[in-house]
Amino acid sequence: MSKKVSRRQFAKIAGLSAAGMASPVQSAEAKPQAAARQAGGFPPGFVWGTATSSYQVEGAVNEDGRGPSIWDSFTRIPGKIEDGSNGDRANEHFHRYKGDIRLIRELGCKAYRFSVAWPRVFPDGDGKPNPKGLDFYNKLIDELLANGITPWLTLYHWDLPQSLQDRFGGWRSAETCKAFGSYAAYVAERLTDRVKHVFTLNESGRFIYFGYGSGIDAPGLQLSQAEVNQARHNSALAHGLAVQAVRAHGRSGTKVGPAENIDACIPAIDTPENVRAAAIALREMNASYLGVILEGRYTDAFLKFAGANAPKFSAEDLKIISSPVDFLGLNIYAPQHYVVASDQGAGFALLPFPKSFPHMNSDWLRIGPETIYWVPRLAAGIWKTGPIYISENGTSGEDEVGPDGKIHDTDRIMYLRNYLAQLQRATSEGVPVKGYFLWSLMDNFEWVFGLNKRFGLYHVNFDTQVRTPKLSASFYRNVIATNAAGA
Ligand code: PNW
Repeated sequence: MSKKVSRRQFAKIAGLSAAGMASPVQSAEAKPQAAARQAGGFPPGFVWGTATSSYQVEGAVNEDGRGPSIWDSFTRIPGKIEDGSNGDRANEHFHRYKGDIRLIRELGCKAYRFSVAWPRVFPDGDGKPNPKGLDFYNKLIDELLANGITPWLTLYHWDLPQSLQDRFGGWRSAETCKAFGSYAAYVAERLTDRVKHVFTLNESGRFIYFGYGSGIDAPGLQLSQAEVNQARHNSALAHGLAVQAVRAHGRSGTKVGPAENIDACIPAIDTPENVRAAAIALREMNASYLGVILEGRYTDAFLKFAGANAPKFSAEDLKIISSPVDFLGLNIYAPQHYVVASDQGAGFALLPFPKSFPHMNSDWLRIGPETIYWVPRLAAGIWKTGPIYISENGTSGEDEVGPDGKIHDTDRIMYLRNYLAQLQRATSEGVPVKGYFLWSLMDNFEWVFGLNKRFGLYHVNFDTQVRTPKLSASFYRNVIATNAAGA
């Protein structure tokens, strides 16, 4: 017999099941590893979760009285979505939520971040609520709790009721902010008996500029800088009104905060001068949303830079916008700016990226694990924030189901391992990061990229709706079980 061992045989001998769980190699080492990691792991009680959003997973866009959203309309415009797909079916999560909750449980996740579709609750955005609108979320929340999973609710993840766009111009108008406040009050009143954490709006930084400036996302407008700044201001106002609505109408003790893709600034080299410069840059680059929310004013530099394009606002607006929040949610995927100290201007310079800077399977998803260390650390320092939660982090991958039916997404594991190690560095230094939500539970409708970009821990076959755990699901399960990033 040949002494040569094929790779597959070797894998068998070594007990390396593709899922990487039942391996004798692993179980033999499990104990000392776990013990070693405990010492240098995440703090006890660290919240481990996954995240999705309504339009990206629910489907069922015409069921139970849901009204149309701007994404229903936008995905109908030829050429807007890379593969011509839309969210009509997506993951059919509206019908398959029980199975999907089992998937969350199998990861060992104790928290799940989902969003409520505003047009399910108020089909026109304002006016009469749809009596069946909250049924789905009531069932979802009850099922999560029955499985020992804490629901974390996002009020707005981009599916604006189309009627608000048609009648008021969407986020161009303060009418939309008022409608959002009423919707937030309605949801808070009915769901905060069971939901204790509410995110207001997801990523003003993305949906305002891409929706109203570049026109890449819904509603696809290309407005002037002044109008974009006004829409951004309105989104901050909507956030503030929602915070107030949750306080006034939610059960006492309900925690509320934003979930923002903070413009990520990082010292290029760790020197005291660069760290100071990166902090200034982080504050200034986020002045138009997180800054005004956390400081109650726009910075002088922002107003000077915006000049005649600065948003119009009242002192009352600023008071509402800066209603105290309980936590800061940060979506952190990639470094946006490497910063060095400068004796020009505000004291910082943003470096250009070399063409060869590495990225993951989405061009924008540059690989910079230290982002998730520096940004929470600097943000906590600048704004004296309370708890910080990483409300999203994860990566797309060109995941393929192998002939053995498995998905060996070692690239995603590489990305996650490095980011989580840096997050652990932050918590071990006392940066107040209290939890982490991995984007995403499963592959889903990735906006303008359609179904082409896969971010899930579970692979989804969109023809059959079969979900298959990727190797990264085993990786994440191990992170959660050991409460440590692993080496
Ligand atoms: C976030 N960028 O979007 C969203 O909150 C999710 O809905 C989305 O699926 C996820 O990240 C993955 O893309 C972003 O270009 C989209 O920097 C693009 C960027 C950032 C966030």
